[in-house]
Amino acid sequence: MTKIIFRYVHSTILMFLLSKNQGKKIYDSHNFLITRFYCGVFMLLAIASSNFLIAQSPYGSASHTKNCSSFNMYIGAIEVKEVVSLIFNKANDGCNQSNAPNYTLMSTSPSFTLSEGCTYSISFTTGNAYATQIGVWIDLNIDNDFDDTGEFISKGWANINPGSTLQTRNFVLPCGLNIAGNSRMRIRSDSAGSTPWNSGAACATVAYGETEDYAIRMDTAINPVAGYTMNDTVYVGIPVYFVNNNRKPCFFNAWDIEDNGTMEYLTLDAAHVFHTKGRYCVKLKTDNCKGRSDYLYCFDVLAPPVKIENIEIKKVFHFYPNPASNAINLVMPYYGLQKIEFEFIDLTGQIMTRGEQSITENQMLIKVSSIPNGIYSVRLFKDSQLFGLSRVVVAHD
Ligand SMILES: [Ca+2]
Ligand SMILES: [Ca+2]
Ligand SMILES: [Ca+2]
Ligand SMILES: [Ca+2]
Repeated sequence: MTKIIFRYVHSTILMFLLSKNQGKKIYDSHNFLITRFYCGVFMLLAIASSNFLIAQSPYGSASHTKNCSSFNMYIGAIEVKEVVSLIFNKANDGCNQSNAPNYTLMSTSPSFTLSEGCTYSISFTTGNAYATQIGVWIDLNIDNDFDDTGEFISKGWANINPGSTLQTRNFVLPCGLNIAGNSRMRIRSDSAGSTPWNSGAACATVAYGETEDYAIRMDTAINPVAGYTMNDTVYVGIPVYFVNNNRKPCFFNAWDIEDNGTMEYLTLDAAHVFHTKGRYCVKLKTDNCKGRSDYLYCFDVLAPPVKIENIEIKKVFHFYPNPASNAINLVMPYYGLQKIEFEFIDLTGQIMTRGEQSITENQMLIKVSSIPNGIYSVRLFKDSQLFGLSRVVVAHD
C-alpha cells in the first residue's frame, strides 16, 4: 500500500478548506471525506475512521457513486497491442469492486511498456447491458497527475457497445516525450449517456462504471539502425523475402526495390518477385522519433532453377531456440499468411513429423518433444506448395 495522508480537522477548518477549493468534494460517506485541491495533490480529511487506505496515491482519487455490480458498466477484458504485437492481455474481470467508489489499483509494477512515437491499439469488453464510454489517461511526463497536454488519450473515442466482443480504439504516443520511467495509466468507464469523458475528468466523481489504474513503463525511442536479411540465392520468378532486423514494430519502414527513389513496400518485411535476371540493389529506410537510417544491399538475380526442391532458402525463417528441446518458434516475414504446413525430415530423408499450424503475428510454435535428437530439414508449404526450407537441431535436455 502506498503512503497516505490523514488529517483530523476541526469542522471550521474543514469548511474553510472547502470554500478555498470551490467545495470540490469528490467523495463523501459517513466515514470520510476527501477534498481535492487539484488532481494529483489531494488531502484526505478523516472525520471518523482512521483505518482507510487510498491505494491510488500519489495519483488523485477517482470515484463512482453507484455500486458497479448494480449496473455492470464495468471494464472487462483489455488487450493492448503495439502495432501488431500483443503487449498486454487481461481477461474479463467484471466489476473489480462491487460497491462504490469502484476504484482498483490493478498493478504496482509495470504491466506493460509504452514507447515514444509508437502506435497502439487498446481493445475492451464491457458489461452486457449498457453502452459505456471509456476514458483513458496516461501520465506522459511522470509527474503523478493526468492534467498535462496530451494525457487524455481517449479524446473523441466512440462509445463501447455492451457485451463480450472486444472493441478497439487507437492512440499514438507522440515523439518528443523523451522520458523513461514508471508511470500510470488510468482507465475509467461510465454510462454512454453521462457527460463525455474529457481531459479534466481523470479524478472526477461520476455515477456509473469503475476505474482501473495500471502501473506502466514509459520508454524513449531508440536510435534506428536499418538492416535486413534475405534469401542467399535469388531466382527470377520466385519470391525473395526481405526480413527486417528491427522486429520491434515502432519503426516506419520503406523498401525501395532497385534503389530508384520509388518505395514499393511500406511494411515491416517485404516479399518481391524479380522478373528479369541481373544485378539489383534494395534499400530499406527505417525511421522513428530519433531519425532515419538507410541500409543498401546489392545482389544478383539468377535464371530460374529447374527443380524448386533443390533451393535452400536460408535466413528467411528464423527458428528459435535452435537447438530446440520441447518446442521451436518459427518467425516469418509478415505478408499475411494464416497457416502453413511443415515437415521435419531427418538426415536419411525420412519424414519424422508433419503438420499444419496457424500463424499468429508472424509466429508459430511447433512441438518437437516427441522427435529424437538430431539435425532436421524443415520444409514449409503454403497450399501444398513448397516455399521454404531450413535446418533445425533438436536436442532434448
Ligand atoms: Ca474490471
Ligand atoms: Ca502528468
Ligand atoms: Ca502536471
Ligand atoms: Ca523502387
